[in-house]
Amino acid sequence: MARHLHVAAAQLGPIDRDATRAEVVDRLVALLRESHSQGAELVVFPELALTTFFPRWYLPDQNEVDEWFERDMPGPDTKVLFDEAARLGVGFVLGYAELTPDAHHYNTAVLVERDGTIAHRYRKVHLPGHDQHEPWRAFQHLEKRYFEPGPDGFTVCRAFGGVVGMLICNDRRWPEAYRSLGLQGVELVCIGYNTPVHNPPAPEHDRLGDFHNHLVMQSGAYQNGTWVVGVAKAGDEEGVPMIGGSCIIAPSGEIVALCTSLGDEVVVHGCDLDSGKSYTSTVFDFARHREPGAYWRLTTQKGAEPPAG
Ligand code: CDT
Repeated sequence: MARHLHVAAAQLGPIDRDATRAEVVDRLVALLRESHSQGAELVVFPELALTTFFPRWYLPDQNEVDEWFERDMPGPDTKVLFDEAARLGVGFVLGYAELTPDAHHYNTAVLVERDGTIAHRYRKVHLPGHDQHEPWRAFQHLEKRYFEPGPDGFTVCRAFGGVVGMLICNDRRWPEAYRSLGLQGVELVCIGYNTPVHNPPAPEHDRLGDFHNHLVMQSGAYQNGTWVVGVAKAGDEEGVPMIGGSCIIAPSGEIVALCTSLGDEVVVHGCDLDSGKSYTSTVFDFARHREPGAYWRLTTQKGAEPPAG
């Protein structure tokens, strides 16, 4: 029997610094209802979807930093979203800043089943940016200061009739992340992102932001024979323009649904979870064609080591 899953990419426009969690959750609920009305069974929201992208500010007071984090999921403000999703029978992926009971700080996403239970949790592995205040930048990118790398690596779970994995923003630029999921038979990768148009250390890349966004996700999809759903928080957030381009990508690598605005917007596509087999049983039949013995550098070495010149 065909396994079709209707998935929504639920893009968010900018979130103001002083927006309350309740105000943001209202927007998420509106996107959830819109997705459901278009037939979605699983709704993917962006990275850090409950707040503005706070790593753009240097906050010397850790108490102030901690105000951006959730101690419970669902918590008092997010329970409404979980309840409404369960009422509609729709699942979702939600990115947020997680503060654990033992005081760890993670950039996290949860996969929530149709009944409102958390099926899977992923903690971002690749933290971009820097850990010290760098006043020369037009804005900060302090993920390395505010978060710890996720300790669990890249994991999948069985949910929504398939094998589902999650990545968060910068992870999508790393082929190792998709391959780790591909080696667990992933069929759908859900990715949220916040990507400024301007990259202070390399402004020459700014004109290529949208191209690189799609390039990495389309490659990840094709090379692992999996669906990829990439969802932005987009638009001018607190004076920092962020790329949009939220999309749904087939295992062929083709974009089959694409947001066209930089605001709150939903696109839905019916994904045939069996369609990846055409790739994973032929050109990317890993068991037949991979040569792990030749890949030893991938786990023994971190930086590039060119030969002596
Ligand atoms: N949120 C996140 O990971 N953003 C990065 C920005 C570029 S690196 C400073 C990204 O890879 O899109």
